[in-house]
Amino acid sequence: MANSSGTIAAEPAPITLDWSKTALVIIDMQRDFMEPGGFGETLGNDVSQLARAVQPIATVLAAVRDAGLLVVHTREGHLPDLSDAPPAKVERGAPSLRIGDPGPMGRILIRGEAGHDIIPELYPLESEIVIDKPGKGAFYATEFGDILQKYGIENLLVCGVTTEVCVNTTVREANDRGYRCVVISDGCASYFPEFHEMGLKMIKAQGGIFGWVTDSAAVLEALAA
Ligand code: C5J
Repeated sequence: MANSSGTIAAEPAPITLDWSKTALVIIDMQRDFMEPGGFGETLGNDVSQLARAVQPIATVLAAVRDAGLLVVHTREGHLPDLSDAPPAKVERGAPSLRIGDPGPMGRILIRGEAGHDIIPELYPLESEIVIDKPGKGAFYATEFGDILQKYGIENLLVCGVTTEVCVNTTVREANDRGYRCVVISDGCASYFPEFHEMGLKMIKAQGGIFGWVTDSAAVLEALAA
């Protein structure tokens, strides 16, 4: 790790992070959300809206790997017997396919199926941590909190999909646990551009009530400084 800390241009204010206590957290960049035929599309969403986050995340991921920061990927999904899938989640709405139904990329949102996997552009290295989560937040019913503690992490650079659902839920959970969350705006995306905008605004409003918002260029600049 070249420099021990760096200052990221962010809103509502710049933030200085000790890189040795900072992890990159990439939320749910899975085929089930990103590609036609997956969970996101079964809900009626235009999955092409999420593609814009891939390149910014890939750039930050490469820089963070070079800098030696901890990298954590998350995946939303359920056990094949659906024992961790609440009926309220499985039964709601009128999707074209429900969680667990067979689809073109295997069973929808089920661990081990092709659709549940992370997209090739952002595929985790063997050395990186992958958290499987049944809910929207990365802390609920996972080992995420224990892992962050084990590595002495205090700051999270957060990106992924979708901005207002799993990114926001995880940031809120992390904020309550005392983590400084810096959300990478162009590394997040939503099926609804207006929810993306508002999701970011909610994080940085009121003096950064849930955290900070930056972009990929600012993270690269801080890492290189
Ligand atoms: C959703 C997620 N949108 N990863 N999950 O259901 O944001």
